[in-house]
Amino acid sequence: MTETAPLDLRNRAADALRACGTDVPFGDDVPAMSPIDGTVLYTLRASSPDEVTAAIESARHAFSQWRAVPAPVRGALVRRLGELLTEHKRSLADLVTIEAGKIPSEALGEVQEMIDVCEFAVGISRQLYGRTMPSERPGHRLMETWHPLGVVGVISAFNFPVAVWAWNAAIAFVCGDPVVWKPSELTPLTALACDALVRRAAAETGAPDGLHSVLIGSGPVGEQLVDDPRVALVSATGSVRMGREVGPRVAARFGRCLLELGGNNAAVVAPSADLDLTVRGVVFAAAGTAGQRCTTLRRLIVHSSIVETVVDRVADAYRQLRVGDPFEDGVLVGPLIRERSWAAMTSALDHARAAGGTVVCGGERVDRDGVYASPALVRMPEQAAVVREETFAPILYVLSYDTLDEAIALHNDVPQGLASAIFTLDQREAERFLAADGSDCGIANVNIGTSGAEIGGAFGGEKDTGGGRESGSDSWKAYMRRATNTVNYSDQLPLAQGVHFE
Ligand code: UN1
Repeated sequence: MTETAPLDLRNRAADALRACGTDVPFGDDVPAMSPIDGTVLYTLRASSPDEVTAAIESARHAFSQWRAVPAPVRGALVRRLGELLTEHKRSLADLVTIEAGKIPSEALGEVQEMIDVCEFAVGISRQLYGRTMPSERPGHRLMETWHPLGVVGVISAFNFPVAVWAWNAAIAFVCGDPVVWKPSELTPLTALACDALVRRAAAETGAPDGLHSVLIGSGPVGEQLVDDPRVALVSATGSVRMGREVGPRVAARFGRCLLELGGNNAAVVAPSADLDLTVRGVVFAAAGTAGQRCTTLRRLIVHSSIVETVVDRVADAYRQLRVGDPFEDGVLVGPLIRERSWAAMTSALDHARAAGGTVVCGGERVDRDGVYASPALVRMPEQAAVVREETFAPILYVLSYDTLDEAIALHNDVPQGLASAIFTLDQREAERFLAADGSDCGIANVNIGTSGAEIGGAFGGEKDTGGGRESGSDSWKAYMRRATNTVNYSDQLPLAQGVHFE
């Protein structure tokens, strides 16, 4: 395959949008740009404040109908959406590559993640279980029922422009909630394509109008969504800085918040680790998606007896990584999303050097249109301030340790708590890492990297990562409200706790 020219990109995007039946709101506000070469594909119109209000009002209206539709019937919408996503997988993946710069395999994987979560949500639509508890009173039943919550506002980031939306939307729909989505202003086209498919699925399955809408724009549009009391749950993915703004604002109006913020993910490599497997796991987790996943591996904590070997082997693998146009065969590392990312990367590397670090390989700008950088591998004498920060670029810092306690202490000594891993063949070490006094992250893995989670588990993390859980397991509970019901089927009225009132 040859390198993509600007015109090819625009045609390819146009084909994909057309295939998905997308109605693009052309205008002058938001440039839809491809990081592949930095060209602006289209310029879109931002949603006006009135349009934001109208979208939320339509969602409110849809809620009054949708909440009364039985959950397994709601599942039919999501089943159809999953089919449409499957049918348009290639077009959606093209848009992900064009707008987010992911290599096609990862872009297809992202669309697959949407399909998977639709399948999961359809199953969940028949499993919105409440508990029954034994009542302390004779002739009484105590139980809980889960009801739809209300309008869900989804704010998503450029790096997973559609999968993270689907985690929220598919589950919200089966839970009886409409969705108003503000995608990253860096990836509006991909969002509009998904919206077109949801609308089609809704029309075909008789779901109400207004169940889903997309808002185009940046900060102010998001703020309006965050502050609107009609939005029952705000599910936001992005930086810690964004989360610090969103969290208190939603809390101030007693809304519900689900935050999925930054990570500073580490892997411990123990002396018994299978190094062939470890190196493969590390390279995918650290350099994949050009280091722009929230689960990207950013710190490698290696036992001092093997640190030289591990660094040599990872550096060898890094030197073979092809960086370039993601549509080109053999390329594994695509572009950074924007110039600002390169500035952050060089600044972090400067700070690392100033703190005594050595750049073993990478960290160089590739001379071509767009922002391309070779993934950097950096030896650090200690966990300096720069290592404790998340830099959204491909930098892997290597630290060494002597005892597992020391490794775990280093591992946990960062503000973020998303994903973590240990590479070891020693069961005691593996179990210790997963135990209460081991990794403090929401995701803790053994013998696989930190990124690439399946949708079946709950996804999210602790500390500055925000505490939210999305996607699998019982994450659906965040999208519903719980009612506790006590039913008296006797002809007596005993009071709880033995209280007498007569
Ligand atoms: C993100 O980067 O915001 O585990 C989500 C992973 C993906 C999701 C990442 N399934 O890497």
